[in-house]
Amino acid sequence: MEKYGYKFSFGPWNISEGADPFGPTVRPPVPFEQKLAAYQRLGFDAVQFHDDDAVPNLDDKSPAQIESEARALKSRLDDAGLVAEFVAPRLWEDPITVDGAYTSNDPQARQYALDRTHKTLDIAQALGTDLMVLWFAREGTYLREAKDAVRAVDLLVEALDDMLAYAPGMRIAVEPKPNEPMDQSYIPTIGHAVALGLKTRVPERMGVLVETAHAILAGLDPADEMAFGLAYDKLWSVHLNDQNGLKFDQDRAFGMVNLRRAFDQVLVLDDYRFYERGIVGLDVKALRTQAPDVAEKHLVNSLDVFLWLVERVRSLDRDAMQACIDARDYEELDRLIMQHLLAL
Ligand code: XUL
Ligand code: MN
Repeated sequence: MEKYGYKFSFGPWNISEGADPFGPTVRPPVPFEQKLAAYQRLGFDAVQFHDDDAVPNLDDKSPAQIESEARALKSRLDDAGLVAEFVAPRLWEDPITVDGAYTSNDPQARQYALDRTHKTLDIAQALGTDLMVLWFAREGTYLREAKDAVRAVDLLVEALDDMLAYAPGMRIAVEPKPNEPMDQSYIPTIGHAVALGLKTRVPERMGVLVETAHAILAGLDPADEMAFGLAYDKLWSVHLNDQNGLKFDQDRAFGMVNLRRAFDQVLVLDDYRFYERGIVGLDVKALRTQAPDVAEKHLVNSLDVFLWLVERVRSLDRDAMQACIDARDYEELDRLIMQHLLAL
């Protein structure tokens, strides 16, 4: 299929065993080697990693061991014709980060978070990417009074300054999410993420990643979140998916819940030439009901919907659209978009 200059990525966690908070896994684990083979077969170019997707059990390994395992992985990626898009620290599973990582009230937890992030940065560099993504999973509160939210911002800036100094060749993209697992997260939107980056010592190496579902959970329009990032030249990655209302983070396949909302995301990305700025990342999960042999289709379906929508964006009659805008006839504009989306 024509890819219009776009490159695509997903993370190994997007081929999952289907566990949810109320039930166990429903599909057998897919070995990493098999996942790697799926990338090219499904038409993808790049891999997104959590640090321990790349180097399992890294807390128990020496820096030299981490480095050599990451280098070995890099040559497997080279052999498979793939690149690493980014690496993200998985900071939310160790018992020490139960009440937060960089913003925990416990100084030992904060130190663990920084040490672990240094390892993530080492892995990213060994994998040949200059991008680290930070999803602030447990930086927030279940109980509003339990932490000082002003100090939390200072702690995040201190942590970011430490990372920026530790790895001068690396860029950092913050992936905001308003809730889950926390009740209230400290950096809930792209506006917060951009502002946080500007408060660091090296704002030019601070950017953002917009995830569709996270924007919707914040009650915001994902296309406008992307637009805000683009306006600041800070949109360095995306996690396209879909979300049916204000529920748990569903990570549905892109465009499958709300096609018009998906179209609007592709419209802003394509109009502002995102294909020259970054890789189109997916963060999508197969439905829990699906058997292993079909539990990859959500990936290729998301990629295809994106490309079908690029075609719809590029074939849009911009003169007719502009005429509606000039006449302030938004009812006609509404109809024009729907007719075009439905190819009528
Ligand atoms: C969590 C989420 C994460 C990040 C990477 O909701 O989206 O998978 O994308 O840490
Ligand atoms: Mn994500």
